[in-house]
Amino acid sequence: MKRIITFGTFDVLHIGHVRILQRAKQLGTHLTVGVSTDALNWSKKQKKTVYSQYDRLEIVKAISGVDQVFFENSLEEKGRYIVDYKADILVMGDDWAGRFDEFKSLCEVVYLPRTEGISTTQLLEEIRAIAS
Ligand code: C2G
Repeated sequence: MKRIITFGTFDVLHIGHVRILQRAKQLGTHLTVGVSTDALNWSKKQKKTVYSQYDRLEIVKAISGVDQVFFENSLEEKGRYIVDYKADILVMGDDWAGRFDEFKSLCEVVYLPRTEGISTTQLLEEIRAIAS
């Protein structure tokens, strides 16, 4: 059993989110995903999410390959989450490259290339343009 953990907001789910979750799962046999609470997302991005934390949790859990989800309440508790969920590998997109190297004492840390050309922010702009 090789346990993978990753974190994210996963608002307005798109192919970039799905791909990183699927690629993370390919590195092991069990994937746990910490989904940022609305409060955490506000504190890290000063933005409201379109989908509530409850919807975002349920949507991520519905993705094949995701085995377990939980609410990520703070970036500072990442070390405790890694220990509590017995993660062997922390996987994040490379927009976070280097930011979580401090956890290399707890588990392997892998940064995977982001999917180019898509982000929730960009999607919302496209939706606004279509809807206007
Ligand atoms: N991602 C990606 N490709 C994209 C967009 C996002 O690979 N085009 C990845 C990000 O690198 C991240 C994951 O998808 O690993 C989730 O992205 P977000 O929902 O934007 O989450 P983020 O704000 O990065 O939150 O504790 C860390 C934070 O919770 C991460």
